[in-house]
Formats: sequence, structure tokens, C-alpha cells
Amino acid sequence: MSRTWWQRGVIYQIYPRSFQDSNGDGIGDLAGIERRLDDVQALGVDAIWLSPIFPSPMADFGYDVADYRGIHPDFGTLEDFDRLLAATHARGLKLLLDFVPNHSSSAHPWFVESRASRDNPRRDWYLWRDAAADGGPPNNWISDFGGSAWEWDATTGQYYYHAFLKEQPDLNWRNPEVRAEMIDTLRFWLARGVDGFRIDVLWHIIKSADFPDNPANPDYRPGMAEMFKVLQHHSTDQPDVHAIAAEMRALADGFGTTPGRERVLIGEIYLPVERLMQYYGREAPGVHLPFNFQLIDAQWNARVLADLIATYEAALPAGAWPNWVLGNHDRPRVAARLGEAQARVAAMLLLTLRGTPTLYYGDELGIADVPIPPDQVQDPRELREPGLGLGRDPVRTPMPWDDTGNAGFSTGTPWLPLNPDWRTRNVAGMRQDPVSILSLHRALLTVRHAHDALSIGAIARIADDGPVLRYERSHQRERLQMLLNLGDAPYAAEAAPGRVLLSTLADAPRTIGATVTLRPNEGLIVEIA
Ligand code: TEU
Ligand code: CA
Repeated sequence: MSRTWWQRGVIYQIYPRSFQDSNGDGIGDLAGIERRLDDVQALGVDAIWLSPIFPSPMADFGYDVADYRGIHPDFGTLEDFDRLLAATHARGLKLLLDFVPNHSSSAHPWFVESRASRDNPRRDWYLWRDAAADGGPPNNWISDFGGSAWEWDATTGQYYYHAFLKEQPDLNWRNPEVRAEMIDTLRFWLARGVDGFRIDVLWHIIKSADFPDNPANPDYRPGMAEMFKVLQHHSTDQPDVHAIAAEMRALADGFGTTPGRERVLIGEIYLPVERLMQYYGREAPGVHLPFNFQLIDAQWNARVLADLIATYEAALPAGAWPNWVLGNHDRPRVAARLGEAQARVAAMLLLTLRGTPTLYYGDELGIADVPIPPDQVQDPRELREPGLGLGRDPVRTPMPWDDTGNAGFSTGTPWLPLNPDWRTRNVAGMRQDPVSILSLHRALLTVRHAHDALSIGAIARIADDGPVLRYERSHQRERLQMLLNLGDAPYAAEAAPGRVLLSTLADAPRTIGATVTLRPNEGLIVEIA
């Protein structure tokens, strides 16, 4: 069966603030990204997803949108955007935007109107409720960033709901005007030519209509983020969300009828697998790809991963396409979680599993989480609940391009510090080194593109053998076998004999027999004889 670009391709997440600065203000921008398209193409990915680039007070670094149809001046102009989109397409790459429908910025003109008076026409665009009998918040819902999710507004004497910061009031998606306006926003960008969207906190956008208290979380322990005190039983994952996803899907599919110009919707959803699967659609198709974040949290053990992969594959509804993620702008980096040696094996896993991979910028360099001096912390999540290790600045630091000033990222002072090892850990240097983790990523992407078995083939024989995770991918007559040593000791693994296409380590054997001794942290791609 032929497949679409988003099924065959690899998505690359760019955090625009941190990719390439073009004007010396220390903040990455659209013109900078355009300048780096050759590097993106040389890496071998197929699509770019940009974290939010819209006008915003930046209380949550762009996830607080003040105008859904514009570009933040820090990043450029609509003309810069159109130029970037054309340049991306000219290289055969796709461009995805980040759509933030659950909440706007409190500086959005809609919210400014909504909070002006109880009878303002936009009052019902947000979620306003009276105080409880004791004057406190309407219910016990807690913001993901700590504290009550309700903010008192003295002007009109009601509380408004914010699942994240108080600067991010939740929109009322049960209001048909809100819904029509937001769908029209998608239409605006699709008509401009964008290839799809990553949809922020999709599972949040509809809440239980009568706002009952959430149940207490029996597993809550001190030291955990405050949001975990209650289970988000009534505040997220409500049945009515699926009709909204279906409406977005119908719009996207309507734009994507030309082969090669299909549009893709990716839902950001943090839910257990059974719940996640619902987002592929119930009565009608939902998003094309509900993000699968399991590899980020999984215990890194062959048995656990084999089970997880097999369970996920088995849970997919008919026709649903899988996807895998190792890192993003919210979570500790893969090299920090596993160490660089095992991060190489993880890269082989990500790029050889069945399903669309999303690669987070900088992970191809094996960057670890960057320590941020206390006086340079910027993430509101860290500032609101300090010391719990929740801060996301360490995974959002500037891309190190070379060993010139500020790693070639900016001629000015970067908005966050660089990785301390940038003089050696940078694109230009690692590109010259055939055994660098960057060269490994390029080789993996080359092999993936050269073998339909890897991009669109079936997966089978998912198994663990001691510390080794093993599976096969096949398409027509092509059969490939992956052998991944998740441990740091050598291990003699059972294998199907064949020709080695790639090892995560240098000096790999050319062929293997019915057993192969994998070196510590070694992964192999083998073409079965
Ligand atoms: O993240 C949603 C989300 O679930 C986060 O709260 C996540 O749990 C946390 O960041 C993990 O450390 C999305 C965006 O990706 C995030 O950057 C935004 O802050 C958030 O939505 C609000 O828009
Ligand atoms: Ca700039």
C-alpha cells in the first residue's frame, strides 16, 4: 500500500527561540530557521514542527497566544513566515505549526473583553463561575503549574478557569462562536499552505459541563508537583472532545486531497494507551497521530519495552498509524535520562520502530539537560514550584552550530545559556566525526529512507533476550532485524543471520550468524539473509 508523507516521514521539532538567531537579539527567529534549512535537510528529516510563533506576552513562551493569526515580532513577520514556508516546500520538506486551542493569553483581546463585564458579548468565550459558598474557588481543580486553577477577578466578582498559568485562561469550547472562530483559524493557516498542526493539550479542551470536584489522588506524595494532588477526572478527557477533533480532521482532510499535499493533525495527549487510542476517532476520524509519549517515561529495560511496543501495536484501531517520541520541550532530554551511549541505541529504536518518529532538536547531538544558574531561570513552571526538578529551561537551550562565538547561534547574548560542552558538542564539529551521535542520526535516517521495510513495513517478532530488545520490520521481500543492547555489558544474543546495515558503534561486523555478541550499548540493523 502506498503511504502519505507523514506516515513515511520523520518529524523534527524546532523550538524557534533556540534554533538560530538572525539579528543578534539572542532569540531565535524565522529568518534564522530559514538559514538553517540546508542543515535540517542534511540531517535527513522530512517535516519541521515549530513550537508556537504567534504574538504572545511569553508568560509560557508562546503557549499563551494573543493573536492566533499573526507572528510574534521576536520571530519575524507574516512575510517572513511565508518565505520560510516557501523555502521549506522548495526543499521538499513540510512545515507544521503548533495550535494552542485550549487557552489563549490573558492579553488576547477576547479575554480583555470577556473580563470587562458580565454582560460583555465575549463573556461566555471563557469559563467564568461564581465563588463557592465560602468565597473560595468553585471547585478543587489544580493548575498544572501549581495552585488553584481558578483566578478571582475582582472587577466582575467571578472566578475564571485556567488549566495552566493565570495568564492562560481556558477558552470555552462549548460556545459555538469560539469553536467556529478556532476552526477558522486552522483554515487561515491551511489556506496559507501549512502542512498540519501539533495540537496543544487536545485532551484538555472540553471539561465536564458542571465542574464537579476532582477525586483526590491516592498516590500523591510530598515532593510531587501540586497538580498531582487530584486526578484530572472531570477536567480532561471528556467525551465531547472527540467531535471537536473530528471537525478539525474533516477540515484538514478537505485541504489535503492532492497526493503529496496531505495535511496532518497531531494531538498532544498525555493519557494511558487505552484512552489515547480514542483520539484516533470514535464515530468519526479524530487526529491522524495522537502523540505516543511512552518511550519518555518507560523503564529502559528490554522486557518492559518489548511489552510496551507489542501492547501499543495491539491496541491500535484498524487503519490507525503509530508514532513514537523520545523527547520534547517539556521533558528531560533522552541523553540526560539514559546517558549518551544508550541515547544512541534509543535513536536507533526511535528511527526503526513502526510509526512516525518525532525527533527533538538537539537530541541528534546528544545534548544533556543544561544546568541553568538560579538567576537565569525563565520557565514559569520552575519559578512557581521551585526545586522539584520541573523546570523546562534545561531542555530548551540554544542549538550549538559550531565553535565560534555563542556556538554560531547568535551574535548577541543567547536568551538561555548554551550547553557547557558546546565547543566540542556542535553540529559543524560532529558532522566531521563519522562516529558522532549526529553522524549516527544521519546514517539512521539514510537507512530508514532507503528501506521501505523501516518506513512503512510491518513489525513482528518483538521480543526480549536478556538486555537485548529485538524486532523485525518487513515490506514485500525485504526483511530487517533490529538487535538493541539496552545494557552496558556485552551480550551474546540469538539472531537471524544476515548482513549488518548499521551499528550504533564503529567497526561493526559485516555479517552475523545465528548468534551475535553485541557490545555494550550496541544496536544493529541487520538485513536478514
Ligand atoms: O504541555 C502540556 C502538558 O501536559 C505539560 O503540562 C506537561 O505536563 C509539562 O510541561 C511536563 O513538564 C503543553 C505544552 O507542551 C507546554 O509547553 C505548555 O506549557 C502547556 O501545554 C500549556 O500550553
Ligand atoms: Ca532574533
